[in-house]
Amino acid sequence: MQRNGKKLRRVLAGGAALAAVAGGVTASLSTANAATPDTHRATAHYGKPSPVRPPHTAPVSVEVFAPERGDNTGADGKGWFVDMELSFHNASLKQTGFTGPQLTGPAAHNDIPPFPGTFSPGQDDRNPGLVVLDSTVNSTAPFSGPGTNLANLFNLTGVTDRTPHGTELWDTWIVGDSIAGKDVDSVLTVAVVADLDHDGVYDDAPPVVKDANHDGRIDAKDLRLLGVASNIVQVPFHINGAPAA
Ligand SMILES: [Ca+2]
Ligand SMILES: [Ca+2]
Ligand SMILES: [Ca+2]
Repeated sequence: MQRNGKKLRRVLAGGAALAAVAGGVTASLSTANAATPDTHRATAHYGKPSPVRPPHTAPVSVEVFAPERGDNTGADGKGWFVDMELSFHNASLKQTGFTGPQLTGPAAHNDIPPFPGTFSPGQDDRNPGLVVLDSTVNSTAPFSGPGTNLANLFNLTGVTDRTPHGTELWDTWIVGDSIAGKDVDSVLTVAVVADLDHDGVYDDAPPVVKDANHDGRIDAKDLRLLGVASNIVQVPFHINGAPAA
């Protein structure tokens, strides 16, 4: 229940931010409260419900709200979401690597006020410890196949909780093109990279993850060899190729 409540709260936060930028309109909480939390958990393809919130056994906890395991996402290979929460335990905002909120995207949306942030494949300028991989990403420039760190394609990044015990960031991406294919089974992999240079800040995600164990695939095993500060979330899902209309 907490998970679904958080997910709903997450959608409201994103909607409010976009509304504020678009015209200073305040989101109506009365309308929002009328919404019904999504209790659907797809099981058709993979037979298991989405995992619950991970235990705090690592310095950072990653929780992915979307896609859920087995989801059949998007239309024409795009318009699907990657939405997540990063909880840094016993870490200040500075230690998370966070450099500022961003509301960004392609072309005219790239790196402009009021929340500038760059937009391209590679290490995120705002959340520089994050690695996001997708197993079916193409190898056409500027992409480098499944090892491409997709974190700098995220559109909406902000600080959602700061306490003496830690810091929480939320991060959302609406996938604007069929970069990971259409009508294809895919696997999303997400983690926060360890403080590899030991400067006390989680800001060491690479632009491209290498096939460190030389097994011909880029996946969680390679991230473990690279070094991670968090759990590694892997979400198998399907990208829908049918057009929207
Ligand atoms: Ca960025
Ligand atoms: Ca560092
Ligand atoms: Ca590998």
